[in-house]
Amino acid sequence: RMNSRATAYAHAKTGNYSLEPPQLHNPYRDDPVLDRTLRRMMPQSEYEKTASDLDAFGERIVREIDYLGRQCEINEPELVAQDAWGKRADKLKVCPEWIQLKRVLAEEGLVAIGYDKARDPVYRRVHQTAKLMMFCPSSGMVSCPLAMTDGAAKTFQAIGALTTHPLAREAFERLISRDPNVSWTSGQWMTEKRGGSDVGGACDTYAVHEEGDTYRLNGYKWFSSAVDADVAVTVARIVDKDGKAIEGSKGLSLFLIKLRENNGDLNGVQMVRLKDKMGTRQLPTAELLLDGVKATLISTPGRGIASVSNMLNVTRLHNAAASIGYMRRILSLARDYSSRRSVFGRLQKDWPLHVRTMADLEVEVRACTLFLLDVARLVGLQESGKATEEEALAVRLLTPVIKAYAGKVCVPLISEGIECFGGMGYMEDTGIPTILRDAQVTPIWEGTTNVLSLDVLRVLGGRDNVVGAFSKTVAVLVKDAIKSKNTKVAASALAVHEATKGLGKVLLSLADSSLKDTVRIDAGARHLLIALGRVYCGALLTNEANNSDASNAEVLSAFRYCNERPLLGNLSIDTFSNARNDDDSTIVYEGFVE
Ligand code: UCC
Ligand code: FAD
Repeated sequence: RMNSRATAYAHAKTGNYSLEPPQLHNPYRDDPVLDRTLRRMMPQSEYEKTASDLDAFGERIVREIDYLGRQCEINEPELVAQDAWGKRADKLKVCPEWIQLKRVLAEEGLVAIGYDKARDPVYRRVHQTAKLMMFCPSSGMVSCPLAMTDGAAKTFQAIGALTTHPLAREAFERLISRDPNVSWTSGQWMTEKRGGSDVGGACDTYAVHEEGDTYRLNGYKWFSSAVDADVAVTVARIVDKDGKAIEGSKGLSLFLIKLRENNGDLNGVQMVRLKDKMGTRQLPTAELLLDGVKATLISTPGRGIASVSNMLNVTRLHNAAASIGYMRRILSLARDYSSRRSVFGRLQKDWPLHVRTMADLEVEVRACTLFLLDVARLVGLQESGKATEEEALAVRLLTPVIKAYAGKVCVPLISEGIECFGGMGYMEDTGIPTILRDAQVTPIWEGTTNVLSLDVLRVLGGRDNVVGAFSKTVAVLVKDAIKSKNTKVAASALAVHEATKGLGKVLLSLADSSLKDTVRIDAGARHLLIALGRVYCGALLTNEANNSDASNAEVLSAFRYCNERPLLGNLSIDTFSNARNDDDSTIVYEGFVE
């Protein structure tokens, strides 16, 4: 006779034990910093509006949206480029859940909130950004068209296209609409085969004038995401009557394209193939042939890059919200799992080594969340027309910093988060690996880390005293904390203060003309960007920790972030030295044969 333990396997193939999966909690209530930060940041009435919307949205994510997003991962888009008989079909198939999520995008006002005339511009952007962060990991990558839609709307507004171009006006109203039957989404086609970083060097799309502001575009776009959009914004070179065009970025102008004619036919766009991507597989990203596409010139000729930068700055904020949303999601699931998963006879949460692992991640995610909400506040301030000169400079500087910083920290952090689930974190049918694969795109698209580091140099090298503005903003954030009786808070403020001074010194040395032949500033641009990000995060954490109602976790997080690793990393004038650059080459290319 078999004993009772053995009988458990006698009639069932899998035994009588099954693992408990992690539970998705309401991402608003479950986030340890989100609600508190919004409450401190906003006037009461704005806070109440925001909190009740985010709470309800969090419920909807758990109840409905997360499932829809998962279906988009399972049922990938497909392209039928040609029919069996060789005729162009250009038929994109997306799953019904993708379409449903685009309706959710409109209904939930994920773009509209940012343009709500009834709201204070400062807080509507904060509200919207918090919502983006919650949405992204459940959005089935609808977050991508969402970002581009917001970016296009902002661009039309910023370059004054609403009054001069009826199509831009119509598109704007639809892009920001809450009515899913009216709303449109936008694409953003900048990257060509020659490259996506150096848009001016790579663009091989030409615009032939037809009449008024209408042109015909011919070219090949190499990465075009969310190709089921209604409109797209793109760059092209205007060809003069002799067939010549200006090279480089000065020859680029910005165009608006309506993808389909009123009868549903594509407007000269051929979908050549869908990209076979490592992640974001829910998202249809296509190579497109533009064959006489009818397009509206919406920028001043030659101002294509400067004009589209409005779009990039918006999508970069969305990108940061995505990086942080993914980090928060993996941690939220890991935290839940730690109270369910038993290892060596104890729950994970009772093993200090496991909790230590999660604490390190938690401190970073808190830092990033504060950074994101603060940049959103600054963007809102700028849109309200109430930003001081310093605040306007801070937005321009901190937008590439937050995009690059959050993108850079999120991939290893999510990888560690996946390890919290052991082998289960590696199993596709848990839905967990998707988070890592999708997050890996955030440091790449919308400007790679290095390209954004160079953008930071562009800002620092401009006429304005950006360094002064940054230092002053940081000083204001920590000025009270430095006098705190709480030694941890005071030590954090001091670390931020010292790091800001150190940063100033390095930048001053770089400006010293006698050193100009011994350094290359671009070589150390990434170190500089990360240092700026860390100092700013340290200042925000410290400022929060100095609130009279600050929790112990807030104080500890600020202390650890500011004091356990140097805020400036190993940044020094040596970071930029030619001698080090030569050494880099010696190390990297040892043994390399071309
Ligand atoms: O990757 C893409 C993905 C789409 C999906 C989006 C989803 C996001 C969130 C999803 C969440 C899940 S779309 C493609 C993205 N492509 C890029 O990001 C391009 C990366 N490359 C750069 O950013 C480069 O820095 C360039 C292309 C901007 C460099 O161009 P130039 O021509 O060499 O730059 P210049 O000559 O320095 O700048 C031209 C003008 C200058 O103004 P003026 O002429 O007045 O002096 C610059 O100051 O543009 C201005 N400018 C800017 N202004 C350049 N960048 C900016 C900026 N960021 N903000 C304001
Ligand atoms: P490269 O420019 O070749 O960069 C390669 C490496 O070189 C990077 O590490 C970069 O940091 C480094 N590098 C480049 N220049 C310098 C420098 N001067 N100094 C130091 N290092 C440097 N584009 C669109 O326009 N629309 C879209 O909808 C779109 N969707 C996308 C979707 C996905 C999933 C992906 C992966 C990309 C998409 N892109 C899109 C393209 C994307 O924007 C580009 O891939 C990105 O901007 C990088 O350009 P690249 O691929 O040419 O890389």
